[in-house]
Amino acid sequence: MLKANDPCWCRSGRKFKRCHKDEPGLRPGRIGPPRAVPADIAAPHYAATGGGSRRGEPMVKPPEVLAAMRRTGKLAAAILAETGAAVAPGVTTDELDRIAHEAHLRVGAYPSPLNYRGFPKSICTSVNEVICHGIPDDRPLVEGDIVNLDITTYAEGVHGDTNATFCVGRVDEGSRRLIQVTRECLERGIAAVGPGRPLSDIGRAIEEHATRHGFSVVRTFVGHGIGREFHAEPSVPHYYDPAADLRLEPGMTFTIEPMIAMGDPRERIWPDGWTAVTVDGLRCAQFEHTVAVTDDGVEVLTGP
Ligand code: EYL
Ligand code: CO
Ligand code: CO
Repeated sequence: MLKANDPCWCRSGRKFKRCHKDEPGLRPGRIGPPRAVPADIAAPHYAATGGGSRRGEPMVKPPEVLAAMRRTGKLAAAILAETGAAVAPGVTTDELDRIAHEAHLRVGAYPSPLNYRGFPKSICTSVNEVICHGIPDDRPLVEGDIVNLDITTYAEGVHGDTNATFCVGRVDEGSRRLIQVTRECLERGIAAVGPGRPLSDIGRAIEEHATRHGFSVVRTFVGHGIGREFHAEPSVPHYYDPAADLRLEPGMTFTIEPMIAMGDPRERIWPDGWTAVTVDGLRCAQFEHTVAVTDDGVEVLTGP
C-alpha cells in the first residue's frame, strides 16, 4: 500500500520507485437510493424517463440562452467549491453526493446527472484509477486518495457542467503532479478557443502538454456541446484529431474536460455499466469547464 508522501513516479519520470500499480485497487461499494427532488424544482425532460439528450440543439446559442448559462454556470461552480471543501479522509462519496444534492435544492436547481440515462445519483465521484462516471457509494475516502467531483447543474432551462480533482489529506508527489498537469491541460485547452479557430486546436494543446509531462490522454470520453441539453454537438476531443475541423463561432458553448492518465489511457467499465477505470489500474485526473466562444476569445461560464 502506498503511504502518504511516498514518491510515486510511475512512468512519468526517470526514477521508478513506487507505483500505484502496487495499490490493491478500488472495489465497488454499496449504492444508496436516488435522492428526491421536490416537484417545484424544474427538471430536465429525461428526469422522468431515464433517457438521454435530444438532438436538434443549435451550436450557436441566442443571447438569452447565453445569459442563463452564465448564471447556471456560476451555480455549478459554487456547488463544486462547497462539495470539494467537504473532501476529507473518512468522508464517503455518498456524503459528497448528499452535500451537492442539497446545495442544488437550496438554489432551486436540479442536479443534471440524476436519472440521466438512468444514472442513479446526483453527481459523479471518480476515485484514483476511475477515469469518470464513478457512482457515489458508501466507501469512505482514505488519506492519499484523489477524487474527482463532477457537478452538472440545471437551472433556468440550461445546464452548466464543471469538475475538479481533489486530494484526500496528504497525497504522493506523482499524483500531485498528475493533478497539476491536468489542471494546466484544461487551461491550455481553454486558451486555444477563439472565433475562427479550428476545434482541433483544443485537443492539440492538451495532448502536447500531457505527453510532454509523460502522461497520456483518454480518447474514449470527450467534451461536448451543452445548453438546453446536457450533451449536444460538437464533440470536443482532448487529443489532436485532424477531423475536428469545425471553425469556432461566437455563441458556441461546449465543455472542455480532459482526462489525463499516468499510464495506459484505455478504459474498462465496471459491471454497474457506468464506472470507467483505467485498464492498468494507474491513476487518472480530470478538470472541466463549460465555455462560450466570444467575439474576441473565450468566456468561462463555470468560473467564479
Ligand atoms: C453519458 C454515455 C457512456 C457524460 C457526463 C456522456 C456515459 C457513459 C456513454 C456525465 C455523465 C458524458 O459530460 C459528462 N461529464 O462531464 N454522463 C455522461 N455521458 C454516457
Ligand atoms: Co461534467
Ligand atoms: Co461534461
